[in-house]
Amino acid sequence: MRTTVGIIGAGPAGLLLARLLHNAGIDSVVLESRDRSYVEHRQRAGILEQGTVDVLRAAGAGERMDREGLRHDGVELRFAGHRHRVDFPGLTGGRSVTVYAQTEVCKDLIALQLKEGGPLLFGAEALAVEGAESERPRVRFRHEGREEVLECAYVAGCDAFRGVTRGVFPAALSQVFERAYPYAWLGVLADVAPSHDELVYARHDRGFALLSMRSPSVSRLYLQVPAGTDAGQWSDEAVWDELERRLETGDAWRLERGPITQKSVTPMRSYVHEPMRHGRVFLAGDAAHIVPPTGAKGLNLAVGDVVTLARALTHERDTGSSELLETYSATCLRRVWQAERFSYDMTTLMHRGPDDTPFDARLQLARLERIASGRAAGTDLAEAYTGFPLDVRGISGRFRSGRGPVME
Ligand code: RFL
Ligand code: PHB
Repeated sequence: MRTTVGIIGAGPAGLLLARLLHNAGIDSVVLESRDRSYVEHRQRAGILEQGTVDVLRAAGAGERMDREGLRHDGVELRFAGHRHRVDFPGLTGGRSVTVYAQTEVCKDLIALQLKEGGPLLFGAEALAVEGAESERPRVRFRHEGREEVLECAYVAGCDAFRGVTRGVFPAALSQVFERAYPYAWLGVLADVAPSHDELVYARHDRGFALLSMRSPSVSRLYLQVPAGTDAGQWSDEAVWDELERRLETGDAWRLERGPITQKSVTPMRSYVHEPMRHGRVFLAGDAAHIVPPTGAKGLNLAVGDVVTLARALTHERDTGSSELLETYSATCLRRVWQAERFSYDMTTLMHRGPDDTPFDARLQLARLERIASGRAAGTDLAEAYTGFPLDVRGISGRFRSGRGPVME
């Protein structure tokens, strides 16, 4: 099998890259090890930055998002019995975020790819990437019991943290920056209307809690738990009791309970692999970087990467210049490190570490007070949460050559 761009992984990074390349008239093949239903139902992100919304719309993948997505103009921070709303448009000059689940983004992109795009093979597991520095890198993969080879001009590793693409980077080239956290998130999905119309991030002496949503009738909620917790240890009643304690307010606000339909534990980690390119092989999304979910940045970073990559590949095709491919890693990493910084700040602001002292707790409250009372700290949070603007020029039709995504 042969193609121009071999894409490994059909998460948001791989699927959107395939769509952007299709719009630019560049052919690709997507290999995904899992089946379609698994990819479409894996519960993950819920928040799309303004730039991500703009990209999906411009790529022709925003129709259902525009109908069903919920625009949010702020989030609430809860601490020490206080409720503080961060007003996004007011602090950022008009930006906001959209609640539209990653499951739905993937469903929309898969439907478009199967209808209009190049091959998307489910149950196709990449085994190895070879020849990164040659003219024709190859992906060896297994599909329907047979081992096959995909010959490419370029390979995009969109196969997340446990994928195989990073393996092609020589040890002498790779640099890894990481941090593990001593806590995890227990996430539940519940058939009950959200108890607040915006997301609530709560810092509590018992640990962090987050109230989010999937639709006007489905809530998504998270509790900080110790790393290594088994979701089965938590009964539904214990989850609701603990959420109620941590989300408590000094007023009449009440948490509505309902049937819990799903429960899982997510570990928390920060991770960056540098560089994101080796020869003709490129990493994008969680294959190159992980953030703890407190800043809601993972999916949005994946979108930034593939916009940069699609533009660079198009520029090469149109002008013969590999300049943007050569700067791909540096361009992406600037944005990545801003998201790493913000996600780390939000995580350490809201969670209680097992070794935290009363001094640490007081510092957290002082940082929260500053966000609540001073415009500078609130603006910093609002700008980072709504995301730095992405340059969407050229995405709707054929990409014209241009610069990568811009950061202010
Ligand atoms: P994905 O989505 O993991 O997709 C990678 C795909 O690659 C496939 N794969 C392979 N295929 C073929 N051969 C192989 N050898 C392969 N190895 C792997 C996998 O099956 C999979 O389908 O990575 P991608 O595309 O980079 O997308 C990244 C996002 O999924 C991730 O960053 C976000 O979900 C993170 N995240 C959030 N991001 C946000 O922007 N906003 C949020 O609100 C948000 N909330 C979250 C989150 C992640 C969470 N968890 C579960 C980690 C909340 C949670 C709880
Ligand atoms: C979610 O809705 O799943 C969600 C929202 C905000 C986050 C993380 C996850 O920071």
